[in-house]
Amino acid sequence: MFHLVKGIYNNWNKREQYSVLILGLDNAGKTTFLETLKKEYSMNSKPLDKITPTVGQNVATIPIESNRSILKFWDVGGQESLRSMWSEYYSQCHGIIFVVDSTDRSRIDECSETLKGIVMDDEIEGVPILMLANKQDVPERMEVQDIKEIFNKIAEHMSARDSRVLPVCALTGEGVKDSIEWLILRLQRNKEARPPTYK
Ligand SMILES: Nc1nc2c(ncn2[C@@H]2O[C@H](COP(=O)(O)OP(=O)(O)OP(=O)(O)O)[C@@H](O)[C@H]2O)c(=O)[nH]1
Ligand SMILES: [Mg+2]
Repeated sequence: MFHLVKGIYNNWNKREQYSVLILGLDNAGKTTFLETLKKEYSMNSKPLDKITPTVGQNVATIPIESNRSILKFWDVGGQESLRSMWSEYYSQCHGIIFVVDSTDRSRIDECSETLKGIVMDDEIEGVPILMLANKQDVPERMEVQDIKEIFNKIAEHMSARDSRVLPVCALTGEGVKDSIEWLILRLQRNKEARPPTYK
């Protein structure tokens, strides 16, 4: 009887874990976003002024109590020479966050070409994609509506899946938690196609 109850309890206590890949050009604010996210979910985080360009990966496992689930984030370097490694993560990921530097008009074409390269990859077919228009605190930023228009054109070519462009400021945390709430609902909605692991 004890073992039965313990088994039921253990099963009930297991949580869905989803892997989320954070991509985007170098300097977009991916690592800043991840560190702010850790802070927003009451985890130890690195001071934002100590973040240096990522060579390799940063990993963070964050329990999301409101959904009784766990998100495992993979933040990988965005420098051009490192982008060829991104595809190694595709088969394992349940969702993608693509961070855009809204202040960098000179690289918006490079940014959209890079996103196109990701969404065209068969290995991430059906995976929800959240685009974050970051650095909304900078007055000279591009308007979210303009960024939406650019990325919605790419989204039109994607097979049926969830995608969204949301404004955030990774430095102050504005919009960060809301963006994760959007994503986690889509990950759960997509779980028949990409089942989570259980922890
Ligand atoms: N003003 C402003 N600056 C930001 C924001 N988010 C990030 N930054 C700055 O952008 C720069 C790059 O941030 P990172 O988080 O290192 O960028 P990354 O995308 O991880 O870059 P790589 O690791 O090279 O791919 C840093 O100087 C950050 O302080 C933001 O919301 N507002
Ligand atoms: Mg980084």
